[in-house]
Amino acid sequence: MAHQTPSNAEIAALLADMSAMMDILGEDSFRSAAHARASRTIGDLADAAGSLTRDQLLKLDGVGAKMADKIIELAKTGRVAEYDELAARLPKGLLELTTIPGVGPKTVRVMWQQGGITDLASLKAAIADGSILNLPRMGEKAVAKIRDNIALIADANMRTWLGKADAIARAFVELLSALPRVTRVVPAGSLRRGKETVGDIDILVALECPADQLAAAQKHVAETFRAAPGVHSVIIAGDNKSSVRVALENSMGRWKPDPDAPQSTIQVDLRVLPAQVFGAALSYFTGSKEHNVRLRERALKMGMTLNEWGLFPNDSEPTPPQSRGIAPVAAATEESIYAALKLPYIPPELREDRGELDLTATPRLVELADIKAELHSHTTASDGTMSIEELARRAKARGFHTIAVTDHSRSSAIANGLSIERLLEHIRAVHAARKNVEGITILAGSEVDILADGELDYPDEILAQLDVVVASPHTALSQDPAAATARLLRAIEHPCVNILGHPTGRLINKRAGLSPDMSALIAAAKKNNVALEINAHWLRLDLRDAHVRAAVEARCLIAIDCDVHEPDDFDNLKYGVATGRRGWLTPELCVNTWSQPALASWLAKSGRR
Ligand code: DGT
Ligand code: CA
Ligand code: CA
Ligand code: ZN
Repeated sequence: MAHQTPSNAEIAALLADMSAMMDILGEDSFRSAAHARASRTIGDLADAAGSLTRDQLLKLDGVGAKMADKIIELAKTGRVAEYDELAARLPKGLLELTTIPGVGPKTVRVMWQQGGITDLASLKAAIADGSILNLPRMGEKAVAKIRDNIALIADANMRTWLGKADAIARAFVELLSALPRVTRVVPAGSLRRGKETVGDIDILVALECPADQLAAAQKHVAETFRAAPGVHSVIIAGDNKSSVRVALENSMGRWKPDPDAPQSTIQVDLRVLPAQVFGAALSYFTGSKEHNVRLRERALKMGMTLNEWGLFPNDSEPTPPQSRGIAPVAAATEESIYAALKLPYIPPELREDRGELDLTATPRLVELADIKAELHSHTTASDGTMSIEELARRAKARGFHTIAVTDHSRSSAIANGLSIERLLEHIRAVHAARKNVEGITILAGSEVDILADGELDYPDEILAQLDVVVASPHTALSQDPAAATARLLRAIEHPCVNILGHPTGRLINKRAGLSPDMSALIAAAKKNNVALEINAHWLRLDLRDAHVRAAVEARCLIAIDCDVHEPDDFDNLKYGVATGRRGWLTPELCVNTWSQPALASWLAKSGRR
């Protein structure tokens, strides 16, 4: 079977698992300890252990002949026979229990041998019926702790909303930026790529200091990181590499607690590096893995080798060049690495191996500063918290030339949607507000419900009186794809509609939403001069990145809107922009970047004028 050279982390994990299985089985503790020691050595190694020769492996601390052979066996075959033999002697779900913080292999052995517990489900059952209390050293307090910590292994499989992860990362950036010798703190990984959900947060710190002070500076950064407010548990405690889990709620207080949140902690990985290799590390840890693979292939073709320490001239030595004092071709900045690979600088949001290496120039993607209009917002007339004038003042303070007031339509009873009479009154109030807030164009609009059959929630003659119409689905969101397509097409084809709001109605991690034929919607939107919305709220990000890419390829218009309900909602704009960038969106296709006259003339083009 084809396999890749195992990473140090994979080798270390396998050896650690072997050690744990031996302890659960009650094997010789010296053998178990030897595997644990070798696991730590490999985990901390800068060189790739999977590429070392037997002689090189034997020089490593704690790696004897048998251990070296297992590593070579793994590198060659992708398996270790002894691992499989150990695993065959244990119930399948038992090893997972050692990943519960505070539950070690010896505890698992007791649970299994004396309590008949074989997996997470039977552990939970034993806690629920109290039978676990009969086991040695299992008091009420210890059991309560295990019960709390079980939630953490579920967390490890969860992906966190971009907005929440970003808030945590920003708090770490603020904390670590203030430390001595620190020149840069950058959240890398999927967060830097603006992905809609984040598995864990990867924070890179650059230090600029004399070599003899580096170790002390690294230690200080790592210790500050591990002692940060909100840190729930420490997973790895090294000076250049640490990992912690951070509580999602109530830590550093940057977001509102969400009682429905299915997750309570997120992992944060820290790496502290000298500034001269920061670009290489940033490139590596920004990923994606797939993009990195392409970059390394390209480097090899050009006679170079690329790793997290730099881009180096290639040679046939098995050990990595940085460990032999070889000077890199490029390492300090990402720009220098892309330039040396004869590539344009590739923005992080594009680094997904979706054709970005074929670019001949850096594309001019939409940027936060390009956005000059908010076309989807709510006031106290429906479910917002601001008056028309406050909304307009805040939009103006953001540098916008246009704000569209689009309260909910009559069917949205829970959102206090406006009856026809209230809407007509509201249009007058919006237009009257123009006199009180100057320097911004205030448009009277509606976020009109698209009913299940595609009909809009107000009659045409009412819609015709509005300056802007955002049509959105809010109900019947589990419709089958054909019905959803017909429904949304009907809305797009309506002459009064300017923008299709959050087209699928999905809520990330909560609700799948509609799955219409996106190509059909994009084609219809293009034909009818309708913009598809990227709703910038991190719970929605709807359209999603892949659909934006398809829309951009078809040259369909896109609106990036915050769906503002309260003042802070404007801050979500960056997530909408990131989603646009992940879809390769350029400013000319994004209506919010247009000048006021251009935007006004596009809105006026629709059939109701
Ligand atoms: P996530 O955390 O699941 O949302 O996604 P990422 O992309 O942040 O992944 P993560 O945190 O596992 O690793 C951060 C970056 O480090 C990843 O994007 C690329 C790089 N990286 C990690 N492991 C590997 C690997 O085994 N091979 C390569 N080529 N790159 C890796
Ligand atoms: Ca990550
Ligand atoms: Ca990570
Ligand atoms: Zn809305």
